[in-house]
Formats: sequence, structure tokens, C-alpha cells
Amino acid sequence: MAIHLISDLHLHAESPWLGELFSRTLGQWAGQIDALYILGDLFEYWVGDDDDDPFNLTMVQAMRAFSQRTPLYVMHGNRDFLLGSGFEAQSGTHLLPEPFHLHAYQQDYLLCHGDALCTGDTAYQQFRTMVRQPGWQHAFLQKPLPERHAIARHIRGQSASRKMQDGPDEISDVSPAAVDALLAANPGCVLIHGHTHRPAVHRYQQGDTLRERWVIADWHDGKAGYLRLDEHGLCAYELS
Ligand code: LP5
Ligand code: MN
Repeated sequence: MAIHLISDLHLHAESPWLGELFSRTLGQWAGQIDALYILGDLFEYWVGDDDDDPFNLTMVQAMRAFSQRTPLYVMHGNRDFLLGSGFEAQSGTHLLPEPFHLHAYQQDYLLCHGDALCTGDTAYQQFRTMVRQPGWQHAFLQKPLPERHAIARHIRGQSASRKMQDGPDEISDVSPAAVDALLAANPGCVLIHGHTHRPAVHRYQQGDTLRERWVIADWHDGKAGYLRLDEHGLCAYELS
């Protein structure tokens, strides 16, 4: 048996192929693996568990069917940090704290979304600090749903145009110092994250030990990937 890990699907109604692939994949994996971990940005954006968006509801139902056969764990990303206990109950998933320590098949892993490691992106880190405050979240969730959607679309537009202007710059990748510090604080753990859309395996010499950082592929332009974890360790695969 094995654990599968995915991240950065950015599910939304305007890209039906994403929803179809996700539902189909859940159907194929249900009952066939030990657990599925989704490490953030499952949704394009999430404005609250009371959202009645039909596409999102369909995704939640697919997760519910999966979770009745196989444990399903979800971590917050920078798009869906508002996933809460209502989502958990409806989808049958378990929300994970970040970072999350996973011990599986005689090895330790540290799971995170990855955005917190992008410490060079100071504007984003300020935004993150703001939106992760319970008081800010409570106030946002009091707003009517159409207003929350309008704000989310506005921020998405700003974020996308900033990326278009700046291109794939260094600050949108993890900072080496932040990775070093996290690895040093978690000896023996293999680090796994998504967010940067730079799928790779990085190996670092720390003292006399070799450390690993696995970056999960995002789902885009008809391409999707996942990591499989079993007693032999990690391996990256493509989905079709
Ligand atoms: O997401 P992506 O890949 O485009 O870029 C991310 C960072 N951007 C974000 C923002 C998300 O895309 C949109 C989140 C929608 C959430 C919906 C629910 C709650 C909405 C509440 C909004 C106030 O995470 C981007 C990084 C990039 O990754 C690379 O790591 O650079 O960061 C930004 O672009 C953030 C800007 O730098 C800062 C924006 C400040 C805007 C503050 C407006 C406050 C308005 C308050 C209104 C109530
Ligand atoms: Mn992200």
C-alpha cells in the first residue's frame, strides 16, 4: 500500500477538466491507498464553508465518497486558508496543522504548503499574516457571500497581474535560509511541499547528513502530478 500526496490543483468551475480529473482520480484511488494528503490550494479560492457554489459542492461530494473508504487529509494553502470545520464535516476530510509531521513506513516527513517558506516575498508575507488572524477571518466571514466573492476575485486579479509583470522571479520561490532553518529544526525529516509550481527533488548536505526537499507539481494546462510514498520512499508520477 502507499500514501499519495497532491497539491495546487486550484479547482474552479472555469476549468472543468480539473474537476473531472480530480473526481476520476479520487474514484480510482478510493480503497486502493492508505491515505491521500492534499497540501494546499485544492481550490482556486475559498470564501467560506457556507459557499453554495455548485462546482465546489460537487468536489466536496466527491471527497466525501472517497473519505468513506480512505482517510483524506487537507492542509490550507494561500488560496483556501478559509477551509474550516464545516468543510471538514461535509467532505469527511481532516484539516492538518502546518507544518505537519508524518511518520510513515519507517521514515519521518514534514509536510507544508510552502508559501510560508517564501520569506523574500515580503508583500505576500504581510498579506498572509493579516488573513491568517482569527479576528480578520471572523470579520471577513461576516460579509455577504457576493461581497466575499468580489473581494476574492479582486485579490486574485491583483495577484495574477503582479505575476505577469514580474515573471517567475526568485521571491516566488522558497528562500534557502527558511528551508535550512526548517530542516535544522526537524532533524531526520524529509520535507514535502507545493505552492511554488517548481516540481523537483532537492538534496542538501547538512553537517554529515543528506537532507531532501520534494516539491509537488501543480495541476495546470491538462497536466497533473502526484507523489507516491511507500516503504521504498518517495516517487513522482504524472496523472492523465
Ligand atoms: O495565488 P498566486 O499563485 O497568484 O500568488 C501567490 C500570492 N497571492 C495570494 C493571493 C491569492 O491568489 C488570492 C487569495 C484568495 C483568497 C480568497 C479568500 C479571502 C480573500 C481575502 C482577501 C483580502 O496568495 C502572491 C505571491 C505568490 O503566491 C508567489 O508566492 O507573490 O502574493 C500576492 O500577490 C499578495 C500581494 O503581494 C499582496 C496583496 C495585498 C492586498 C491587500 C488587499 C487587502 C484588501 C482587504 C479587503 C477586505
Ligand atoms: Mn499556493
